[in-house]
Amino acid sequence: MFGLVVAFLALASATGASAQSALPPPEGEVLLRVSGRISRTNAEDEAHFDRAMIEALPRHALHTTTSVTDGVRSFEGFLMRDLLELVGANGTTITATALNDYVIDIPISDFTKFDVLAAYRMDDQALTTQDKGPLWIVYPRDEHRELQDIRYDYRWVWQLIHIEVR
Ligand SMILES: Nc1nc2c(c(=O)[nH]1)N[C@H]1C(S)=C(S)[C@@H](COP(=O)(O)O)O[C@H]1N2
Ligand SMILES: [Mo]
Repeated sequence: MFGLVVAFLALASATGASAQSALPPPEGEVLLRVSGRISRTNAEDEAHFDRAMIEALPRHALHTTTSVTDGVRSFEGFLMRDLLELVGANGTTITATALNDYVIDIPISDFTKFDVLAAYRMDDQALTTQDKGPLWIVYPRDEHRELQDIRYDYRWVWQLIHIEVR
């Protein structure tokens, strides 16, 4: 019985379901800050992520064309909904901000309806800040006709560095 409870708790924390516990603090350079309506934090009232923490999130891959590159590209990263679950997000919208001060609001429902990625690798190469990195929001646009639309193109934020949950 005790063993079962321990196994369940271990599983819950591995999937980010134990929303009460604190996030470990980042040890390396902070690549992504999440602020706003979140219940799990590690830097004042924000959640900060270094590369190791980002790469420890469940990995997801997708293949898609984009509006800014030629042909089908392979992307690897984490699902936006997994990040929001991990930080205990409680809102309806995120405001995403990029290194170049690009800012856009994205409805959180996009991330439950679609497997939207925050990608850190494209074609097996790490994305750098010279090349849309460290994180690029990537929609599975080839799989869903409705995503092949300028309204969604705006939401493909590259050089993503900050998410505010509203
Ligand atoms: N960081 C960042 N991401 C961005 C943008 C930007 O200027 N900066 N432009 C957005 C817009 S308006 C579109 S249509 C798509 C494609 O941008 P592009 O057509 O300017 O290459 O990326 C989106 N992501
Ligand atoms: Mo655009």
